Amino acid sequence: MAGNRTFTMIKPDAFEAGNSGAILKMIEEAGFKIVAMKATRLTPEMAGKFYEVHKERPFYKDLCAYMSSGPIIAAILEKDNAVEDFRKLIGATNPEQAAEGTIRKIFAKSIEANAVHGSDSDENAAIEGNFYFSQFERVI
Ligand code: IDP
Repeated sequence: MAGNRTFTMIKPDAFEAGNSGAILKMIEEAGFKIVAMKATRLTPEMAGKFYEVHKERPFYKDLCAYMSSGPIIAAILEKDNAVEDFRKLIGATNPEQAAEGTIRKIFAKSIEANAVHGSDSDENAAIEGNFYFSQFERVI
């Protein structure tokens, strides 16, 4: 059975553009409950660790620099079928290929600066949530 939590970040481009509130509104209106949230900033080392699975990809270095270039919002979200439903809400990685009405279609600037992160599996949702939040910083 699919899990009921996923993990998201509002990335530096969307935070800097002042789109965090509008994005959180879309997330809540889609039925997700925010069960942990913080504004923070990654160091390049932390971004490198978070995106370690991509370390062989050509865009890894730029991605780590971009993700540590400004503040972000990290959050754990709750909903039935959370991972899959949230991936649908955010749309494709490349905003040019994202469906109309998705968060990336509306707010992303490029394939790299694509406004939001969404976990791609229940396992990664748990790992990523634990990367940012202790058990005392989340609704249990
Ligand atoms: P996802 O975020 O849609 O799951 P991934 O393939 O896991 O996409 O890539 C992680 C992040 O790396 C993307 O959200 C985007 O910020 C960046 N990225 C992915 N592909 C490219 C690329 O071809 N060029 C530059 N950045 C990319």
